[in-house]
Amino acid sequence: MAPHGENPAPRASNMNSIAPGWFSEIGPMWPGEARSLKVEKPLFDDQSDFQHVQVFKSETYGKVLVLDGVIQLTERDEFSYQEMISHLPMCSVKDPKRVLVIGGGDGGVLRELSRHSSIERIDMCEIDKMVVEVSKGYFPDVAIGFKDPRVNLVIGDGVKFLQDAEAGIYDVIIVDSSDPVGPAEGLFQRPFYMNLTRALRPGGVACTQAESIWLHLPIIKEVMTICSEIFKGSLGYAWTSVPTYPSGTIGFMLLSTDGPTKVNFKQPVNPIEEIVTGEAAKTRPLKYYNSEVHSAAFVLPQFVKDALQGVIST
Ligand code: SPD
Repeated sequence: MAPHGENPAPRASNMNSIAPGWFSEIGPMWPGEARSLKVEKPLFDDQSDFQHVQVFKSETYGKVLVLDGVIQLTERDEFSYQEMISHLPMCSVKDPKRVLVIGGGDGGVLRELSRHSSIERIDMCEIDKMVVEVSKGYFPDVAIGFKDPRVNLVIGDGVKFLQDAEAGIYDVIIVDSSDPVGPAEGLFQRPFYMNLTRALRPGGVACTQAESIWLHLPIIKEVMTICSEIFKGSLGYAWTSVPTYPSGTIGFMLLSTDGPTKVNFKQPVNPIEEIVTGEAAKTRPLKYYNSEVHSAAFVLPQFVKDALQGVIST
């Protein structure tokens, strides 16, 4: 892992592009706007086999992880996304034992899964080893999830991993991906969703990163329409607030296969308050997620309800 300065070729066109000393998130998925953070210190800058990986210390959000110019997490607000993408599906299933995480190489989802003692094994497939190493080096409070002995980490292509996965073995699958430009593109396409439903047990639940209601409604609708044809159980959309993501919000698609009982995503059947108790609740409390937030996350503004009418089942 090369610290900033050891790589002679400057690739960071997102630094200083709008104002000197500022990082600006300029990208094709949010044309005409760019979130900027004041840079206190560049810490890491390298090109992996898949993407441009950067870490910098910002003035107001702590350390920031950037992939291909797009903010993946900041120390200050990462908990909202990581808690929601993990506990929304985990609390929608009784006694989840076998979990798969696709992507999520920073380890934050693993950190959240480690709160669930019902889990026997967590498989994780992350395409980019550099993301795992950088997270362990610069974000120890996020990468702490890798210390869970139930984790089986595979460095590889998530699309291929799921294609080869045994049918019906997972209770929960979490797809913690970057945006559908670059290495994560295949994680937003029909063949991937077909394998997702195949790998889940009857009544199993998947949760995927599903972009912003303010910026990406057509993409959300397209993907959810595909999924409504593939998943025979329930289909829901939830969202949360993350100040450093484009538009300050990000959503999650919740999917279930047909099972003995219909999954009602809005009503957690495995409430977190019964799971994180005693010392664990005191020493490492949740910062965002609770059962009320869970149910509230599925309440959609009228323009979103109108756009997704007919594809959302719960
Ligand atoms: N637009 C950025 C979306 C990033 C989603 N993935 C974040 C990874 C955090 N574990």
